[in-house]
Amino acid sequence: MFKSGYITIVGRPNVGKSTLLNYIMGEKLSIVSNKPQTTRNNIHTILTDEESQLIFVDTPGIHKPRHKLGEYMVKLATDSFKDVDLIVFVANADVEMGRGDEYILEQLKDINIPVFLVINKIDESTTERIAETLKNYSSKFDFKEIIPICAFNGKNVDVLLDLMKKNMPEGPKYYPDDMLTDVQEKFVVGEIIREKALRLLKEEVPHGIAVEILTMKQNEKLVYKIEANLYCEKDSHKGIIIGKEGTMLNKINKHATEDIAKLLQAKIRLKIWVKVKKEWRDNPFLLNEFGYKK
Ligand SMILES: Nc1nc2c(ncn2[C@@H]2O[C@H](COP(=O)(O)OP(=O)(O)OP(=O)(O)O)[C@@H](O)[C@H]2O)c(=O)[nH]1
Ligand SMILES: [Mg+2]
Repeated sequence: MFKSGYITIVGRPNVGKSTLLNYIMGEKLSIVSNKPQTTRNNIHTILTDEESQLIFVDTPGIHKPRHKLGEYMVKLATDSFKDVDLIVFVANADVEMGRGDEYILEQLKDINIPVFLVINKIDESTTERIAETLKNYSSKFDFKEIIPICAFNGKNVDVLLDLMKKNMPEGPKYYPDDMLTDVQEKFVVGEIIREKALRLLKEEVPHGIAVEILTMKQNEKLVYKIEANLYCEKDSHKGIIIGKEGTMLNKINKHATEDIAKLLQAKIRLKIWVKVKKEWRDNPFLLNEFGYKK
């Protein structure tokens, strides 16, 4: 009997949802940073073996939105609760349960879909803290399974995967064997550039960044020529992103080029232009332009 189904990964920002999915896939398809609100779209990844096909939905962290982009992200995440076969709620072993968690769990109460509790980052916690966190969460919700993991090094992720498969209904193979994601390469390339900006820049600058891929083509020597616009919200941010004599932008470019080369298995020539679009995160037209589409 072949089993298949959709599994949505939800939780507050920064708990390690994308890290977990990348570990499961053995490939970096979703970007990761130490700043909250890294993921902005629902990203589907597909794990197929002889007996099953699991389709994962990586979602933006659920938070109190402060602009239209945030509203869009939270709506995507909460919409993902519907029409899935399993919900995996991820929490940080070392962080107190907060309003954000309670908000998510309240929403899950009305839905008749099994929910797993995954306690992540156990490498940074103690046995007592993990037990405490586990007790606090399970007093608020009747989880079908509770699994402490480390998404970083994969500890217990095999156990989690087995339990996920067990909870899948009988179903068809929705996607071909070799398909890992339904997002386009162009999207992943834009995300890699955004990830490097998120990692290298500080404070509010990186959260106001959007990346638009203008061209992406391979020439006869199999070199990928990629041109991108990197948008930010203020002139002062533009200066910070470019850096003294272009040092910051060069760094972003260098790190992005390395990752894109790995992804596309090719030589990369990347050009990035920095542009200002004031308050794009509250502008419905620009949100749409940058791919944050309802
Ligand atoms: N120590 C430790 N750090 C982890 C673990 N899993 C993830 N992290 C780190 O936690 C940070 C956030 O990880 P992400 O995977 O981007 O978190 P996310 O839940 O997808 O965040 P959003 O997309 O913003 O909602 C990164 O710096 C990761 O390296 C873990 O098991 N242990
Ligand atoms: Mg993420």
